[in-house]
Amino acid sequence: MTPEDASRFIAYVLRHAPESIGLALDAEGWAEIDALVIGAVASGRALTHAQVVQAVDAGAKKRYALSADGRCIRALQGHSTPQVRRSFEPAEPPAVLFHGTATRFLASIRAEGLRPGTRQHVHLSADEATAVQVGQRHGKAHVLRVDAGGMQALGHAFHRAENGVWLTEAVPPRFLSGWPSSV
Ligand code: HQG
Repeated sequence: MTPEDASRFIAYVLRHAPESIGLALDAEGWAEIDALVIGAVASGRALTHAQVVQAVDAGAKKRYALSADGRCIRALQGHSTPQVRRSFEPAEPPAVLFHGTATRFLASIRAEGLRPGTRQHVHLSADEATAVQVGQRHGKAHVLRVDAGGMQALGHAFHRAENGVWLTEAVPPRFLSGWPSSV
């Protein structure tokens, strides 16, 4: 596998489908690297221990962390698998956070607010450039502003994953702004 394929495969397994290779994660998302490699190879993927360790350092996204003893790996955020319920500390967000999405989702988001979908949290960023990149994954990107300060004042909890991604359960429509005139 190329390093990018390996990282994608690891993301899929550690966030969404550990059972697809017979892997068990603990509630904080940790898997033994040896078990991950054995499961991957048994399911026909040529993944090596070195590629897993490489994936932790590769790329700007910092999707994963290694345990202190180097034996385990976890995804830092983005889980949908019910095996994982990471316990994030509450954190004080900046007054404004950003969410990048695709223009075709805007009407629905305006009506319902931001929902986590299959993931456990809505993902937000402190900078607009990151939000543009996240939105482009889905189509023509549009960046919404989230009144994180206002939400927090009303009791909505925020968390900051170790890689800088901001998380919250959902964002009601009244805390969103930056709509194009067409929506
Ligand atoms: C949209 C990547 C209709 C939401 C990124 C998004 C991120 C709604 C899509 C991380 C909606 C879900 C997460 C509503 C939300 N109606 N659409 N009410 N509420 N949506 O991929 O935030 O590369 O689950 O706007 O960098 O795009 O995986 O979430 O467009 O940090 O490491 O529903 O994934 O990181 O899409 O991305 P996703 P996301 P990785």
